[in-house]
Amino acid sequence: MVENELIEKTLVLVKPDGVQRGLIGEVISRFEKIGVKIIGMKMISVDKKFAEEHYNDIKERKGDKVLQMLLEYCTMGPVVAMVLEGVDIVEVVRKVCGPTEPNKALPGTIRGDFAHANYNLSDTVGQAVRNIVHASGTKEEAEFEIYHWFNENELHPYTSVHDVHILHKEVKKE
Ligand code: IDP
Ligand code: MG
Repeated sequence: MVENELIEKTLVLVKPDGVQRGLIGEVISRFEKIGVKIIGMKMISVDKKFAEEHYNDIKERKGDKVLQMLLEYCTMGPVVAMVLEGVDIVEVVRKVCGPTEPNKALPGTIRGDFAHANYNLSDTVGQAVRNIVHASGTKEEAEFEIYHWFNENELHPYTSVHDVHILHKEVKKE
């Protein structure tokens, strides 16, 4: 039986470029393939106020110009938000997504497979770097972000085959 403390949750967004490029299924399938459990999912259009609350530390970390570009990016169309559950999931999901700047992301990662641009282009065109997905950066960020995007009643615990095959939970005998 796996102790509950080993299981974490994280927030993933398919950003507007990912939605508009038809990559929702591609993103979801990468997480399904590694045995991560999706416990919440919805399509949602947000305004700049909501997006700024989500990215509450970007101004401090990257400056006001990046914040403003990012708010434009996140509000240019709907996003697909999901909550994923698994072992060390925050770190694992970041690995699957790849680093922020697509030209640094290796093939095999979502950002490496579906984007290639860099901050330099971003500065030149005045647009936040398009990198398809958002994923919480730390456990603390995840705790805040999950409840910024979802109500408790939108999260759905259930037993998946991964509970048995990956998390070694006991199979109940009839
Ligand atoms: P993350 O998405 O990998 O966690 P953050 O540093 O949290 O990266 O930045 C949030 C988002 O802001 C990035 O995913 C990217 O879209 C955009 N961004 C971050 N830094 C820059 C930059 O220097 N130029 C353009 N866009 C940026
Ligand atoms: Mg971040």
